[in-house]
Amino acid sequence: MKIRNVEVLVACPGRNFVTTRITTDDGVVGLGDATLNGRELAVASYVKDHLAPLLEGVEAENIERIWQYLYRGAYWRRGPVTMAAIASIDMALWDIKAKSLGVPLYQLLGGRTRRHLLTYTHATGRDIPELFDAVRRRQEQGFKAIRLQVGIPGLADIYGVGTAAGHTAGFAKPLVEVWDTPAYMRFVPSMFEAARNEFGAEVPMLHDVHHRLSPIEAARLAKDLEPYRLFWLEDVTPAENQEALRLVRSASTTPLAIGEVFNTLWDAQEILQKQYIDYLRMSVTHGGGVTAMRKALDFAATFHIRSGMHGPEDVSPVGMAAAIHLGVSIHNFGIQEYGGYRESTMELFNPAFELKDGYLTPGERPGLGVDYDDALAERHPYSASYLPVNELRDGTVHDW
Ligand code: GCO
Ligand code: MG
Repeated sequence: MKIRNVEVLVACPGRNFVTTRITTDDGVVGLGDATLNGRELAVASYVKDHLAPLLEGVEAENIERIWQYLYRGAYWRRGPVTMAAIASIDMALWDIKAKSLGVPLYQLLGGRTRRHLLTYTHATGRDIPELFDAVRRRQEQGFKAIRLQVGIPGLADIYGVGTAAGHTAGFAKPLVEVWDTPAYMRFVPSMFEAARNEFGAEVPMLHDVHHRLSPIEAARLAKDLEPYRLFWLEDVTPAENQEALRLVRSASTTPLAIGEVFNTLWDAQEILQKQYIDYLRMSVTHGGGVTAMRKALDFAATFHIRSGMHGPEDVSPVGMAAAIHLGVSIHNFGIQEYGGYRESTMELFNPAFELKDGYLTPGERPGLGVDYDDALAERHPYSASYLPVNELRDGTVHDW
């Protein structure tokens, strides 16, 4: 079974998605997610201009070999553009292999280790009452675990709350948000105290700091939040400097999750080996595909670290399907983020996975269980859109 052609499909059904489609000489079609929010066309070009010409005529079965060929063969390794491109090829090849054998992908990954996946979704509010209404709505929808993000008095728009929340389409220039670390650090513990009083001790609650704190600030926040027993505290610092996490880790027992911007195991090697985190946030889409993520999560397992794969709306349903197949097959699954998709996105990809009572299942369709509706995609052309940037009150650029 040889690769006949590799296509790159870019569409914006409410937000931009980049999808790689591989067709084999006997007509089997596989899909892979190559979406890199705000830098979509760079990955599209990488796949179209640099990978597709190398893959035509190659044996589609040899997934590991193709992964190594694309990773080592480029000489230039790692990085989000390269790894999202390789991930999309890898996903599409796993999709093809499973389809050609007539089984859902998880069967090729060792079968199921659990019935379904615990998921968390987002609740946000400009203030505490609005946030709590959002939490109640999420609970009514069946979600068991919920990430709480609240507006900070005096700050109009921050991550997860305000104008750019959801980071969808229509931001042709990055929106500038204003950030104030002391104000944030004063307010968030009081929000969690109120949330525990309102919703009780049992609800798994999560929070995303979105890389905004220095190590010593992160250590203080993790310590201040300890009484509220979070399921996890996410991305407390920008994690390029992995050793910085030692300070946070030694200051508190609040579980930590990191890694949505990591692209290879090497980005996380130190925090895994030193057991500085509890959940690895890398996604299949940005972590080099099913092949690489399986290895990263197996490595994490030896250090008692579980999966918490990134699953916002900008990981397409193709990437989400890959995460769900992987999640049901690995032993060290932790939780799956599920940002949710608008209707037009679900129509475009028609995923087999199902969300019920806050749990995800992959469905039984062969392969990843996703389709691509070309006619629908044509009605939603690419539209440039950027994530916001952050500035301190004096105009200094800060991490977003
Ligand atoms: C999350 C993430 C996202 C990112 C987004 C960037 O925890 O879900 O932080 O909301 O900001 O994926 O493209
Ligand atoms: Mg995050």
